This record gives sequence, C-alpha cells and structure tokens, in this order.
Amino acid sequence: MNAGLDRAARRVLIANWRRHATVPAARLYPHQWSWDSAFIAIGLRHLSPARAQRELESLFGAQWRDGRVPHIVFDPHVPADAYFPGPSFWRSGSVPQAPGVPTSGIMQPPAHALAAWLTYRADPAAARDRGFLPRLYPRLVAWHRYLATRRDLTGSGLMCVVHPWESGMDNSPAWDVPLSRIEPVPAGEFTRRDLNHAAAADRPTDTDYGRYVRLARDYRDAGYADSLAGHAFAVEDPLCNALLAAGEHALAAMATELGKDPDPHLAAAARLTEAMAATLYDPSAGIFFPRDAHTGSHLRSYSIGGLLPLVVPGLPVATELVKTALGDRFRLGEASPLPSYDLTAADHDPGRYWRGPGWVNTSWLFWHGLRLHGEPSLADDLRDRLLERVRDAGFREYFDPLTGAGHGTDEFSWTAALVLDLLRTP
Ligand code: 9WN
Repeated sequence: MNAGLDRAARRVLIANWRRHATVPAARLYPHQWSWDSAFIAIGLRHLSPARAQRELESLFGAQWRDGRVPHIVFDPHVPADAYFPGPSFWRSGSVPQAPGVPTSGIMQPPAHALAAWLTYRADPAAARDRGFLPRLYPRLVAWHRYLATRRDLTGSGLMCVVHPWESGMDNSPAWDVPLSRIEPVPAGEFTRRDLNHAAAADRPTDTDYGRYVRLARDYRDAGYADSLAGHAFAVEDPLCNALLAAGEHALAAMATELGKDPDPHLAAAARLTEAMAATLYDPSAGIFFPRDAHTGSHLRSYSIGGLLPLVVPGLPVATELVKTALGDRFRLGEASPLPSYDLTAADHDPGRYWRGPGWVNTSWLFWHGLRLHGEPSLADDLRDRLLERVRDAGFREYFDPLTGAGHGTDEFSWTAALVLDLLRTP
C-alpha cells in the first residue's frame, strides 16, 4: 500500500520539476516559491540528494544582495499573465540589490537552513563532492542576517513579517486585526489569476486580496526598504522566528562540519528562543501568539503557527504546546492534517485558505517537533493519519482536518515531498 503512495508521490515531483527547481503546482503556482522549495528538498533528498541540493541552490541563486531570499523566483518561460502578481508588478529589475532573474520583493518563512541540513545529511559524501555546504552556508548566513537585522523592526530581537504572504499562512485570522487597517486596492484595478484554478470559497476574498496588493505595492514603491514606520503591517510571527531559531541550530551543525565556529549560531538560537518565550508565549493559553509591532499587542488567535515553535531544539515550553495540541482546539490524535486554526472558534472555516483547513507542511513541522521533544508515539500516530489522508484524498494542497475532504489545487509538490519523507524516515 505504501509502495503505491511512494510511487504516486514520486510521479508528482517528477511532473512538477522544471529545469532546475520544482513548481508548487503546475497551474496555480507555475514558478519557484521559497518555503515550498525547502519542503520539496526535504522530500527530494530521498530520491536524489543532488536534485534536492539543486532545488535549494537555484532558489539561493536568486538571493538579493541585501541577503533577502524572494518568495517567488519567476520562470521567464511561463506566460506573464499565468500568475498575479507577476514580474511586471514587483519590478525587481529596477531595484539595485535584486538579482538578474525576475523575483518578488517579499520573503517567506525561513525553513531553508533546516532543509539544507537535512539534505546534506541524506548523503554527506555526495554533498561534499559537489561543494554543497561551502556554497550554501554563506548564503544562508546572509539570509539569516537580513532577517535578524533589517527585519527586527522593534528592537525586540525578533523578526517581523511585513505582508501576510510572508507568513506563508496568508489568510490566517491572526492577521485580521492589523489587516483591517489597510485600505484595499479596488478589485477592478487588478486581475486575480488564482480563481482560474481554484474554487473561490477555498481562496481569500477580493477585499483581502485588495489589501495584499496595497501592501505589496507600497513596499515596492518604497524601493523595498525596511523600517517600522514604512510598513503599515508588521507582525512578530512565532513560526518565522521559530524557523529562524531552528535554522541557527542547523547552521551551527553546518559550521562544525565546515571546521568553523558553531558558537555564534548557538548563541543566536538561544537569544531568539528566549525572546520568543518572553514576548510571544502566553502561559495561560499554552500557545505562542503573534505580536503586532505597531501596537505591541498580542494577536490572540489560536493558529497552528503558535504551536510550531516545537521545532526549536531545547524549547522550554514543549510539553505545554503538546498539551494544547491535544486539546479541543487542534485535536492531535484525531484531526489530520492539524487544523490551521482553532476548531472551536465560531469563525473556523474548514475549507477556506488558512482559516481552518490543514496543510501537510505545518503538520510535518509539528511531527518533526514531536520527535525532537521525545514524543515518538504521538509522532508516529500523526504520521499514520497524514498518510491515510493523502492516500484517500490525493496530493491536495489542503484538507478538512476532520472529514479529510481535499481542497485547493491537486498534485501539490510539498504534499508529495513530505509524504515521501514521512514514508522513508525510519
Ligand atoms: C502567495 C505556494 C504558496 C505557499 C503559501 C500559500 C500560497 C500564494 C498564493 O501558495 O500563497 O504566496 O498565491 O496564495 O499560502 O504558503 O507557499 O504554494
């Protein structure tokens, strides 16, 4: 049974490979996406470590000179109107620090150092032959430096996301309050392409899209400069900061492998972990909440991102997060994938983008965290439930966490890649 699933997952990844990287989905997302490539590499490493390395190398080939890794690297062979907003919207070509290839100007959660380390570990000898770490490590360091300096907009030691798309969880209810302050660009001023390929009820509303366009346009018009005053939307996000901390642990391991000093990375990880615990963790709720950088207030939404600091080695509140996951809001042990948002909330919507349904990548991160924090039986159970869902509904983009109904696009790359990882990790 698993052999069939393994074969089908491989087929998805082969079909979605384009010259040097993998598209998330052939029609809905026909370019390279940043955090998708990290998850895709985690799966690809089981098929071809060299191809997994190329996936990450091609993304970092489009890194900006200021260290940022763009959330989309556009494929010049794909028609200009295949995805909105495309290259003519972002205009990276007119930004001095941008690379030659057209990209967007925002970023996505920094899952890359973790992915690079797992990729390296899949075949260290082959990676050494290709010079993978010597090439990628300095780029990862520059990426983290951009996030830790230019994106620490409040001086709290935590990085901010400045657009909901940067969080990877675009339409999360966590963003509703800060997003309500943004004046939407009227729907008539742009043409959405996503609705050609996915049901409108599964996707963000036109009003929210108008707000996304406003924020992206303002950032572009400011030359992609970062400052608190310049960003109408600025949030310290638990998932991004957790991935950054986990990534520093991965960089420390890489540094050791390269004969460099790991301590600066371990110190950065410790600082981030401490700042997250002090600033974003709510002990009475047993979860991390994002913080609005403009008001200093917690955005008190029970979202999956608030549980994902479990990926940080040595996190002091791991037991509490697992307890919250087992409670009514997330129903670990029953729901699969884990819901993106509180099952008990009145506005939980099991089909709409990041407002209820479950994604395989966030569940994979939680699974990884369970293994890290000594919960192998809960991890195995979650793995089995995830595999069952995909076996029943296919490689969908997201799923109703209780009924298992598939939503969004099909043949979705990170679903296939992470299924491979779940199947093949001992
Ligand atoms: C905008 C590609 C991406 C994912 C995101 C997911 C969705 C894009 C969109 O698709 O975002 O970046 O058009 O909705 O929210 O997490 O990386 O799979």
